Order: sequence, then C-alpha cells, then structure tokens
Amino acid sequence: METWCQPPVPSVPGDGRVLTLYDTASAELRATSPEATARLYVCGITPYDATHLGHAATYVAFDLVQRVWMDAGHSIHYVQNVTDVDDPLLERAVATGQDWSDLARAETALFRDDMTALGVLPPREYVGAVESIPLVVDRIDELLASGAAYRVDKDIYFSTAEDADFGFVSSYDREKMLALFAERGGDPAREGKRDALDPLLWQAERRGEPAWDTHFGHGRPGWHIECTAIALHHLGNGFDVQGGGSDLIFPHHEMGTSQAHLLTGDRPFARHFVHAGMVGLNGQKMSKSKGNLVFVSRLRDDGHEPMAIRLALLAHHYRSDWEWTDGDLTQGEDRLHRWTFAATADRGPASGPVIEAVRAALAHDLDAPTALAVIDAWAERVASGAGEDREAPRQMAEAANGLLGVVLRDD
Ligand code: 5CA
Ligand code: ZN
Repeated sequence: METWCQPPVPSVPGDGRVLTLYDTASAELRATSPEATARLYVCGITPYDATHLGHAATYVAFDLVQRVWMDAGHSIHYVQNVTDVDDPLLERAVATGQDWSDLARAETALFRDDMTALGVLPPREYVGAVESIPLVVDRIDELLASGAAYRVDKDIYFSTAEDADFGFVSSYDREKMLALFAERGGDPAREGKRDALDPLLWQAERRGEPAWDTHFGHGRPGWHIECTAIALHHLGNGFDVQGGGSDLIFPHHEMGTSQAHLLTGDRPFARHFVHAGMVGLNGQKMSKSKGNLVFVSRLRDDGHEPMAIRLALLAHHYRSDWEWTDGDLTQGEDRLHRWTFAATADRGPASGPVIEAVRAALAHDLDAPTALAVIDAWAERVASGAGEDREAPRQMAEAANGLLGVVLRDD
C-alpha cells in the first residue's frame, strides 16, 4: 500500500540517549537495545471510521519512539498494517450500503492525510491485510503441518494449548482472557474448538462477504495472523518493539506472539511490547463501535492547527488513560502560540540545557508532559526578556521539531 509523506526531521545538537520503555510482557521499564537499524511494528487501523483522537494519540506515541532512536543515531525500519478486511469493516459497509473496499480505501486515505498533518513519521512498509493473504496462507500451512492449527468445519483455528508460554504478553488470568476474547472479536462459544480461547486463522466464506480462493477453500484471514505474518515477513522475529493501544494486549498481541513462537520455534516475537493508554470521551473509551468519537479531520476542517492537536496529545503521558475535553485543544493552541512566539524571538536563554532536559524526559519512557513543561519554562523566560543567545530560538525550534515533531512556524 502507498504510505504517506516523510516530514523532515532536523538533527538536534548534542548526543541522543538510550530509550527506556515500559514492556508489558515483563511489566518493567527496560532499555531498548536496537542495532544500527531499529525495527518497529505498530498495529494499524481498521479503516471504517478514521482517525479519532485515540488513534492519533497512539500513533504520536510511537512517532516519539522513532524520534528518540533517530536522535541516538539509529535508522528505523517501521512497518504498519491496515486491517482492510475484518468483521467491523464489513458490518459498517453493509450498514451504510457502501462497497467494503471503497470504504477501506477512503478511510485509509483520510488516515494518511491526518498522519501527514500531524507530522507523524510514516512506516517504510504500509501493508494491507488483503494484499498479505498469500503470506497468511503460507503461515497457516505451517501451523497446520506442525499441529498448531486445526479445522472446525471449513474454518481453521489456532491451538493456543500448543504454546507452553501462552499468556507471555498479558499475564492475564483465564477468566479475564475469556471476557476480553468475547469482547474483542473472539468466539469462545464456538462448538468444536479445542479451547474456548483459540482464535480463527481462516474463516470460510460467509454469504455476501468477500472471500479469496485458496487451497483451504474460499474464505478470508483471521485478524491476529495478519499482523504475525506481516511482521515476520518484513521485520523477522525478535524485532525491537511491537506497539499499539492497551486494548491490543489481549487477545491481539498475545495471539500474535504465540503464533510467532510456534512458527519460528524462537522467542520473543518482539523484545518490547509497548502499549498506549486509552483516550476516552464522556466517560467511555473513544471507540468506533461506541461512536463517541472526535475526529482529527473534523478538528482540522474546523480550522484547528494540526500542531495544536499534536501538542494537546503530547500533554498526556502515553501510558495513561485520559479523557479528551475541549480544554485540551485550547491548552494546545495556547502552548503553540507561546512556543511560536519564543522560537521566533531574536534572542533568548541558552538552548543547550533545555534540549538536554527534553532528551532526558523522552528517553525515560517517553515522558512528553515533562518535555513540554521544560520548553514552557524556557518560552516563559524568553517572553520575560531573559537571555542574550541569538541562536537559541532557532535551536529550540529545531529541537521541538526533531524530538517532539512540533513544527513552529513564523508565518
Ligand atoms: N487494526 C487493528 C490493529 S491490527 C485495530 O485495532 N485497529 S483500530 O482502528 O481499532 O485501532 C488502531 C490503533 O488505535 C490500535 O493500536 C488501537 O489500540 C488504537 N486505539 C483505538 N482506540 C483507541 C483509543 N480510544 N485510545 C487510544 N488508542 C486507541
Ligand atoms: Zn495488529
């Protein structure tokens, strides 16, 4: 699939730092240790209603991961999928009378525009589920051959019992797993499964739904195997970070990891499993199925600056759950104005220590709120007339862009 535009990332004076991130699987903060090229997989959208602020917050978080790595001299191999065929997308298309593939195409295009506006770095490979069907079919063949997959009527399921380490990512107890599996696309009550938690790998054609011809018969891939197959193909096993929102811890990242363990005989699938908190609105998680959404494109159409939206998102730590209110946007706009004023001043206090403090905050589990507070304090000193450094405003503008992806313009 076509990806989106790469924004320029200015290099920032001084030395980058080692990025420490909270890993869900080990439940601890650990240093990332990428090789020269860091490998990142972030789960992409299911394109039926893009892009709400919860999505945007999650993708901005993983954008920061890349900026910290780039600042430390790494190049990045970043892969993201698009779940361009799945139950919720097909249900929406039926409800609105659209062709499912037109809906997916239009929402994916909107997502690209939103990501571009927000200055989010694009993946090197942006990969659709539909175009990945041959990869998925090969992986299902391997799982069938090793006994880790089995048929129920014409469907094919993954056998979670084959993985002695099942539960590696979430460490949830069985009761919690069963509840989340039912809530998030699973079918615990399906008769004939070996275990209620076993997820679909391949779903035989249902009337009126798209299906592809394979030697298993006519059908379409299940959700989890899509990301497993795409990540293994493009990044290989043992890549640095698998990311997504915390609603993907179980079942999605658990199942994907189990599948990869059995496919490769090796572990771990990812060295860090990193999850962003859920953004809510009016007391509930912002979600397409609940319909309580604030869209990035809507805010942009209403004339709000994308960089103010980005600042509004960065003001919350990526791991916390939080509620969007109009005040978030007002605060982002206010901050954008204060920073732009300071970054275009003709002098100010030295930038070096400020940049080091921003770096330190981001390297410590992406503490963007602290990074913003540090720049706020510098901007306040500029506004009060402090400092004689003629280079500092330009250097701070480049650091805000390079490290935080916040572009400050003087027009
Ligand atoms: N296509 C799958 C992943 S393979 C999917 O979950 N798509 S999605 O469109 O539902 O979500 C896209 C990304 O946004 C996921 O990482 C998801 O965890 C994240 N996300 C969804 N809702 C929110 C929310 N309210 N707050 C924060 N992140 C969210
Ligand atoms: Zn995924």
